[in-house]
Amino acid sequence: RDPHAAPLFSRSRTGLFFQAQPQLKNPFLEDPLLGRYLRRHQPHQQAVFSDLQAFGERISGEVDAWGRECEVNPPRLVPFDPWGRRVDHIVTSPAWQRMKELSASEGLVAIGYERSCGEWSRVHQMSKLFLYSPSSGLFTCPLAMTDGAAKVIQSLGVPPAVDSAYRRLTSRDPERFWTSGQWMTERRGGSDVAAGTETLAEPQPDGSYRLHGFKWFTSATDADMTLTLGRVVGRDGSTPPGSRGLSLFYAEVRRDPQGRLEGIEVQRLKDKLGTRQMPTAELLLDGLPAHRLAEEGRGVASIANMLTVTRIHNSVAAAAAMRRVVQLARDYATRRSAFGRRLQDHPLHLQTLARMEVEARAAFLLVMEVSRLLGREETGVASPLDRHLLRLLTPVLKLYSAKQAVAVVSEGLESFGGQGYMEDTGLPGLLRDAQVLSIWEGTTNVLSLDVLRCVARSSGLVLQAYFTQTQALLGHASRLPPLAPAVGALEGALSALGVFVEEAAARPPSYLELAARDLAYSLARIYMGALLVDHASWEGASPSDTYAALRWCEQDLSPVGARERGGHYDASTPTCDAALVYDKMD
Ligand code: UCC
Ligand code: FAD
Repeated sequence: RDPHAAPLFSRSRTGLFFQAQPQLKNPFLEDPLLGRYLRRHQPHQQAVFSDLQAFGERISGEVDAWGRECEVNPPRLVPFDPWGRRVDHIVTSPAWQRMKELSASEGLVAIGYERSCGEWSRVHQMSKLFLYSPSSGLFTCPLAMTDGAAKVIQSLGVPPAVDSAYRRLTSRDPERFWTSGQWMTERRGGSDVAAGTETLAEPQPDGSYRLHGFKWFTSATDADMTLTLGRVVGRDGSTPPGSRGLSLFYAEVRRDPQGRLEGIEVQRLKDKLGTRQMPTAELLLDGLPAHRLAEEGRGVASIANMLTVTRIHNSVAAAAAMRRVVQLARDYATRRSAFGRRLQDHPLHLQTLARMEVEARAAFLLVMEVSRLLGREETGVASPLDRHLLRLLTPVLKLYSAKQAVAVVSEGLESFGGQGYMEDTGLPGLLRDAQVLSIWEGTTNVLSLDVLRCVARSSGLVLQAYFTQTQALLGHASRLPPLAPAVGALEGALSALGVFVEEAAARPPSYLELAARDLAYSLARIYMGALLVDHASWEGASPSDTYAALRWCEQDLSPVGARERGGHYDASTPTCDAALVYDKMD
């Protein structure tokens, strides 16, 4: 250094080195597994590829920045106008509004209903949402509920009262497009909807209803309409109790041209860990005009179609968060150096990224599998096996992918070192937003119990379908030597699972209830493994597909078998657990 040169550090100079920022490139072109999956399965390849490539370009070029703007310019509530009148105006950012227009024009809901790719339309739609989700500023949340509402309305035969709403929900015209809310949770409980719902529906002379109640969580409350649950008040003023007392209602949230609320008071906006880009409100329903959509007392069963769709969207968001953090982390590893080498040249760092990649691939393949099954069901080509699999795999996928997303995104943040913890990089938001995925739309335990529900209600047929399909997926791969260790591990786990299921059938319900989470995890890990192996056995697969399958199958694929041997589900377990959790000072 020239001793007369300006000092390297001074008041005006902070040094010459600055860290390179990870670059978001076209997320479609950056995802070879998505490309290979579509090449293998999607018959309308050309149209879908060009749509995804163009959309990917928009995402990295402009949409990602809007998503960031939604985060830094979050919604706010203006309860009163300057003259003191109650207005409850939820102000959202211009970027959030742009997301709505984009969603319409890109057909992010419409694709699922136009069905121009036939039974593969859902795969097309979910692939698109998969690219969009981490850049969407959480707009995928209202889209999930919008899709779910359209699905419910369609499954009820599109009643005339909601024909126009249905066309808006599925429209590509930004001027006409509507979003929907899903108001199920009240203060007494969000999992136990039957015990939690206090909302009363008062019949009106014209056959409509007025709703009175308090909705404790309502997300994307700037929606145009909503589906919700309530109890119809009888002539004598009584209301039917329990789940069978719940009915499904449709309500328009903003009925006048100025978008003002009628019969709704916004109590406050929630102060949330993540999902801050979108408003989540507490609402007092004070005579909200509504239409009953389905038979009285069939509320939960009727809204179940919405749950299926939103749970699939949730899983798309989970898989997409993993994919995005891996894309950014691997890019960063090419730019950042430590100990004289780029991060990508440190084998231990690369191993960390590779483990994240395996999780992301497994989740992606199960998301696509469930989307495929949904598409088959909706186009009338699903076999009974497909329908059973769709019912079983939807909660399995949702609960498992949400947990994976939190773990992978957390690991991903660490791969940026301290920068991963800095709010203004946009990275921490990925983790904060992932954390909700296991809570809303059914927590991990509640969905594990949903797995038991569907096994019981189908008299075990859903499990039979599961075993049949898993074995079929392994069939071709079992002849390929490089995949032998993975196939062997999966066959072993499947047989342990089979033994568990057989023996559990003879045990009291409390046994299965304690095993529910481990059972769901076993179902997820084995099926994801089978999908990885099946994908790797395709002639167009890459060596990395085989490697991913082998790595995945090294873990404990069937926790239910190992825990059972330890007696974790015995009648004495809850007492021991209670003593452990509520241990006291001597
Ligand atoms: O959280 C929410 C929105 C957040 C924003 C959305 C973002 C989405 C992704 C965004 C990505 C960025 S909305 C709130 C969501 N709430 C839940 O998910 C509730 C969780 N709790 C459950 O799922 C419970 O298991 C309940 C509420 C379903 C339990 O209700 P019941 O009434 O006690 O259950 P029953 O009696 O067993 O079931 C009643 C009927 C039965 O049908 P029938 O009468 O014909 O036998 C069940 O088979 O409902 C049927 N059923 C189902 N059918 C229940 N669950 C299902 C299901 N999953 N699929 C099909
Ligand atoms: P609880 O039901 O009280 O659960 C507490 C804990 O108990 C959980 O860990 C759960 O797993 C466990 N648990 C409960 N029952 C059992 C059981 N039988 N066995 C074992 N464990 C059990 N709801 C809407 O309706 N619309 C929305 O738009 C909406 N948006 C949301 C947005 C955000 C950001 C969040 C965080 C929530 C939102 N929710 C919404 C609410 C959400 O769906 C509920 O919070 C969720 O379903 C859980 O219900 P809860 O909060 O009452 O928890």
